Amino acid sequence: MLHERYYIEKEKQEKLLSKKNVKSDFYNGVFDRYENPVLTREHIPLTWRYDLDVNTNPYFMERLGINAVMNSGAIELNGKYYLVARIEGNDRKSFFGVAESDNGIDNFRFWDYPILLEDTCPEETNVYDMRLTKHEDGYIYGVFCSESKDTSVNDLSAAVAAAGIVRTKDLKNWERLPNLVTLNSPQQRNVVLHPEFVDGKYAFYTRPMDDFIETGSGGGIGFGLCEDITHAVIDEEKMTSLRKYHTITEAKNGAGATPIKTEKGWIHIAHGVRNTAAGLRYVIYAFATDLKDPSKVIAEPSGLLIGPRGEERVGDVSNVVFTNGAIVNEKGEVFIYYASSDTRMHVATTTIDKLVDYVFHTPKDPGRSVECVAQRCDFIQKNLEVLAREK
Ligand code: BGC
Ligand code: BMA
Repeated sequence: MLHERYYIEKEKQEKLLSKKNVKSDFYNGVFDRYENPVLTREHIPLTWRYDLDVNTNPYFMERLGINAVMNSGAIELNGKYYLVARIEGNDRKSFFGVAESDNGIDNFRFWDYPILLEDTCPEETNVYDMRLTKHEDGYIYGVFCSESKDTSVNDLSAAVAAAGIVRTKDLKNWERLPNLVTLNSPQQRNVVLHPEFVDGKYAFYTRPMDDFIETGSGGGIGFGLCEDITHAVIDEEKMTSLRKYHTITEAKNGAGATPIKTEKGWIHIAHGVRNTAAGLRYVIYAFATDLKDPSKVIAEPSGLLIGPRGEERVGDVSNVVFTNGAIVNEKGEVFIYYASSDTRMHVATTTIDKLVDYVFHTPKDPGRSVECVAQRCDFIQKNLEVLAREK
């Protein structure tokens, strides 16, 4: 016999999981937002949280609680939409779990078990933010942040971030490869594997940084090649999208979703960070790189693509939107999965055509208020002429 509360919680959860998601009334012509998040901690199976045995859990208590579900890698396989979510326990340790949906906007359900990674790094304390890449070599790669305690300094909070690498063909059996080594950057976070070989080599977007939080001399999103993915070493990183003073990327930026190939270039959906009196503010931005040289930026629309709005602003780490996964289906529809405030997952939908139009036809950031006003005045003048012609 199960505790009576089990049936109540199960029914509540089933109602949430089977709830239809609809577009919200948000409009900007670029993408659509939805009424409900696609994953929250309430989506986590009860079997992961409650001991269902009445003898050992007479009060039906949550024994192993879940704090948040966020930053998810995304992939389409055999017509289904999969998120490899970052799940954070009440114990602050993150891990990965696969959630599956038929349409990519609702009814995401976690598989029975989370992903148990091979324990290859004894010093690794935490893992998070996996990017999934369907590589032309036939494997699906997952690149994530592997965080360890920094024992070289006398500071309890000091940590080291590196890029962990796993690969799979079915999201069920995962082979762990050695962590990425970048000879010129002591730490790495937000590393993404490019889906195609470049000059016959594996290509990674990196985020060189001198320290765990501060990028220091790291000028932006890096790019490096390596011969052997089973012992990935990058000796040289060149820069792609740069951090810039008084923009959304001033403090840091990092690759997000695996780049999307279009006729006009690779489209990147990344994050930019600036510092504020209330802490770091994370937003999502987009840019394009050259089809032949994916490290070369060819289009840089001004400002942010997605910024936190309404309830998205509030959570464990407020004022944050973060993406590390997007799916393009065969109809050319794009599903951008983003987390808000390190707490829950959302989806924003658009199309390849709209994304290309956005990236290539949004004006560039002129860099200074006075020039931004001049840019806007030209824009208004043109519009007033359009309106006058319509009269
Ligand atoms: C947290 C991440 C965060 C990083 C840098 C890690 O310990 O788990 O969510 O991005 O620190 O602040
Ligand atoms: C980072 C990321 C994310 C997180 C963000 C805000 O550096 O890697 O894990 O969403 O900070 O806390």
